[in-house]
Amino acid sequence: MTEVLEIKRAVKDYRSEVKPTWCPGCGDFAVLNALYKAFVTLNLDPKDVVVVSGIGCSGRLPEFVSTYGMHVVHGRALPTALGVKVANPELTVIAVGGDGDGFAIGGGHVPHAVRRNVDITYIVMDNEVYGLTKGQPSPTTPAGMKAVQNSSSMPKMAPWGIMDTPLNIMGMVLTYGVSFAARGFSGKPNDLSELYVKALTHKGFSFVQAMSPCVTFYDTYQDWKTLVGPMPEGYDSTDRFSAIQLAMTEELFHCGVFVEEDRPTLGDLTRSIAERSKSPSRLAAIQSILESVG
Ligand SMILES: Cc1ncc(C[n+]2csc(CCOP(=O)(O)OP(=O)(O)O)c2C)c(N)n1
Ligand code: SF4
Repeated sequence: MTEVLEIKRAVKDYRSEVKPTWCPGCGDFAVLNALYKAFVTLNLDPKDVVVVSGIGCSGRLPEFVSTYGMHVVHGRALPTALGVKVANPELTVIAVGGDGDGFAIGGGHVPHAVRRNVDITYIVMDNEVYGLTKGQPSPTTPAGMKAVQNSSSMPKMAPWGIMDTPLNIMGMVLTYGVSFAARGFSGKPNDLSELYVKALTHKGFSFVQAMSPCVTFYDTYQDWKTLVGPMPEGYDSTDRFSAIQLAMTEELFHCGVFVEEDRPTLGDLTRSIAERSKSPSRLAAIQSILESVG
């Protein structure tokens, strides 16, 4: 009998030849490295992985990964990723992007991706700002924040402070009914990587909010280091109401798995309909309808 040897992969097997173009110190480096590490942990074959992004600094991530990848139109990573998964359910499909890409222009896609529970992972690199377009406020920029634009070549975008109330994106996905949601911080890359492993192995739509500071236009790095904390002792990730309460707690960024729920995916449901439609009694019923109409 021929013995099949399992290939053990390392980070170098997932790193592409393209070097990241992010600013030195950008949180996105840790988000990327944590993803390489999660791929190693799961020993994924690069040919079976697709990473899809929209537009933004965060949207560049697929270029730095040696799996299949797509860098699509601003705000359209989710519908593209869903299409890829539906077309080939064998693939591991990951959508990535910024808070602006995902919750401003792309915000209308999130509830429907969650409802359909398609088995993909969505990583939102949340820096509470638009990085690529040089520091405009994003949907997650805190209200009253003034110092968003610090480029000498451009004026401050909101010199009197942001007037809009920020979106609580974790609270949103939890109330939409997401089947898996977690939060991590790029300052704790090993924890982030463990969350990715959980998200990638979850059966259904998984959401990871990766807090990833933009050191150039809105440097929250030091503040967030003191704000992040673990989930409360004895936290129950099957209790969605507690998860929502925790997400609304603004004094601390709790990091860990907020909610985890086992429910059928869109793939499970469509496969079961396909199976049922093949049963002899169904085929006989269809045959008799066809005969009755002539
Ligand atoms: C249809 C369209 N509108 C606007 C833009 C300009 N634009 C490019 S990236 C971006 C926002 C990026 O912010 P975010 O998604 O938070 O990502 P980051 O750069 O911070 O990682 C905007 C408004 C665009 N490329 N296409
Ligand atoms: S502008 Fe901000 S988000 Fe973009 S690469 Fe630089 S630090 Fe990162």
